[in-house]
Amino acid sequence: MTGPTLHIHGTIISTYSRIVQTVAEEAGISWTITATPAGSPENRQRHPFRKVPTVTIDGLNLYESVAICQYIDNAHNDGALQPDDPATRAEMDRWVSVANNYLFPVAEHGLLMPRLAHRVLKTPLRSDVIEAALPQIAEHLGIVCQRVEESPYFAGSEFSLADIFVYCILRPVQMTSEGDNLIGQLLPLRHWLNKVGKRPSLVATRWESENEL
Ligand SMILES: N[C@@H](CCC(=O)N[C@@H](CS)C(=O)NCC(=O)O)C(=O)O
Repeated sequence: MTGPTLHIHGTIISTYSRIVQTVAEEAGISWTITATPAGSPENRQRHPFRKVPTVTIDGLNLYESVAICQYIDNAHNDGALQPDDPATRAEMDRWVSVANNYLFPVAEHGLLMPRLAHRVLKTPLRSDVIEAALPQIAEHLGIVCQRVEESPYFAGSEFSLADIFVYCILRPVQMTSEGDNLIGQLLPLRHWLNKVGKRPSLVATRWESENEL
């Protein structure tokens, strides 16, 4: 890889760190990641809303994944992950927003965090929280599945930032038994996840736990 290096600060196993890493891979930019918990004093300096990741690139300190991804793609990838046509761009923006505002919060708080807390912190599994979230997660997956039935990628015929956001959010869902069961009933979505997951940028950013599956 040539050009600048992207320095990422964030949790190592993190959906949004992976999104940023994937865009860097697509752009042919090398990246490093420094483990930085969201609530740490250092992160408070880097991100006033205490989220991860934050990055440094080209002498810029950036936070918020959409801004980071668009910067990398615009500055170092000729905007190849963002359609030029305004209507197609709006379609991409719509799905990035859907991923960030609806898919991620429900999956994160209703399924992934309860499973992670149980596995890592050994706290009792909050099955009640998971059970309560599953109908909405199922509804979200159904909507997303409709889109991949009508179009090869979220913005249309070409792979874009929207596919990276949706894939990196849905892949951890698929790695849970509940999510795998739901996605198993939605074959077009399962095929889309298989297809997109083979892309070199997404293979390069797989979590270790995924490689072990
Ligand atoms: N809007 C933020 C969301 C980032 C986000 O939610 N990151 C998660 C980790 S994947 C996080 O910081 N979680 C810690 C917390 O919410 O306290 C972005 O796009 O970068």
